Amino acid sequence: MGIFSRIIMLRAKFMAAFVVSTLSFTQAIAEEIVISDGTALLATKFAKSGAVYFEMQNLGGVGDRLIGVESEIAQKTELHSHEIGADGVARMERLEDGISLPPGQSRILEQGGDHIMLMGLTRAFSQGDHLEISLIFENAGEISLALPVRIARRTARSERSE
Ligand SMILES: [Cu+2]
Repeated sequence: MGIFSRIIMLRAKFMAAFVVSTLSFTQAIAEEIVISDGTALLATKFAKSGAVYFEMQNLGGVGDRLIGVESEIAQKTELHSHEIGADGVARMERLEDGISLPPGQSRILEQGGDHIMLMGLTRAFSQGDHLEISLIFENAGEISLALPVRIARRTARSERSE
């Protein structure tokens, strides 16, 4: 075996070990972040954007931060706040620094408050479908969820067919 292929093999072994240890590290820590009451709200079945709400709890002793969201069914995702301006008009603003989750605390993402915005949805959804997203935490890493979809405005026809 030439020296070149030996180096390649060593590199492959090193990468495998790295992947395994990263996974177990992530899982151990992710157990301390608990996500509950998750839902994805769409205005209609064919809405091009939607909002995701849930409660997140940090049962661990180390602070964490939700820094991003990944989803294969949206072209873009953002973390948003919802503020009423001095002019009385509601505005959504991008939370550039994510949403912090101190140890022992919980945060609720809800309508009229912080939420995840899904933009450019690539398919239609029906009430009760599941929408898959992955939350990316600074320490806990990736937490994947399948959230039940709620359609805000349903027609009489779509009610009957569901
Ligand atoms: Cu928004």
